Amino acid sequence: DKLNLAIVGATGMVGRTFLTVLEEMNLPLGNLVLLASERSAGQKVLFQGNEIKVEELTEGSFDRERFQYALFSAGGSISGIYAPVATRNGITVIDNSSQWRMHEEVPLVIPEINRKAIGEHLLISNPNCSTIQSVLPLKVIHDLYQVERVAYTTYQAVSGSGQKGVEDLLGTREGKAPSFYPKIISDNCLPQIDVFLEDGYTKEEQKMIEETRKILDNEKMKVTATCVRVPVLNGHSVAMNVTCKREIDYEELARALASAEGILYYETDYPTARDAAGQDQVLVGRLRKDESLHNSLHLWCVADNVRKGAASNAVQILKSIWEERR
Ligand code: 11C
Repeated sequence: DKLNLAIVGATGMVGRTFLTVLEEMNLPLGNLVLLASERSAGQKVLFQGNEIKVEELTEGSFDRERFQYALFSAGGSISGIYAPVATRNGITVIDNSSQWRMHEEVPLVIPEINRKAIGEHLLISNPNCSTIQSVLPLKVIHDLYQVERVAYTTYQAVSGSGQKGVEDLLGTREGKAPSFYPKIISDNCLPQIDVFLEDGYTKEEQKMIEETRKILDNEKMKVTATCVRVPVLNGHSVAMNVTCKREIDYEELARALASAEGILYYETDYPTARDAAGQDQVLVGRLRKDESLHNSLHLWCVADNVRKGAASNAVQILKSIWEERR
């Protein structure tokens, strides 16, 4: 019984990290088909000691005889076109793009929180990276004290933009002009991630707001966000200010965070983006009372945005499905 899998966007940063995580998780892989744009087709990628040739992505790529599962990380428009082709052919798709996340019939999944939402769906969305790491601790708080409002402030690494972001930071560090971001990212902080919307929020901020509500299945939760790009190569940080309906017992909450699946809780000291690199847990610290508001707290969390924020979360979804359906 083998898991036959395709990766769409195999040569991108998340695509390559899918391979690393798949190797680590030891899933019983059979066929592994790597798909990418015409530009990347023909490249050879090493997986478990074997060279695999990257194939060009076309409508004809989705043959259920070759693979029954596909991980997508090739951007929203590619997912918009090809995810429906795959599912029409009976292939289960886990999509890392924002294309399908807010569609009512598509589950938006963080396995530690809502793996049950997967059910028999053929298309499952992976949330935005900063959303995943924020909602994991938020869910623990919500279960105990019912969250009324959360305000996120993010400090997001350039790897969130893929290789283009990394190259821009490295280039501007050497004094070159920006090649991707709208302003110089080196030695700077840009309060803009993705495009601006009419209401003055950015799309990244809107994603955090909408996706938090959907994952926690709570349309009424008050959520707001300011998302900032910082000159960090990898690892997103988020400061969260949370107001609850019920009184917070800090010792109880610390114990709950310390025992929550997917979270590494720092009782003392604090985690940084560098501590999160290369692993799949969300590191949480600096829990403290917000004295300025009733039933309110502050929390800090960091995660490897390319792993738990993207590739690892998607592979964890795949693993859940495989264990349930085979
Ligand atoms: C960033 N969070 O750091 C973005 C990248 O919706 O999947 C991921 C965008 C998304 O730039």
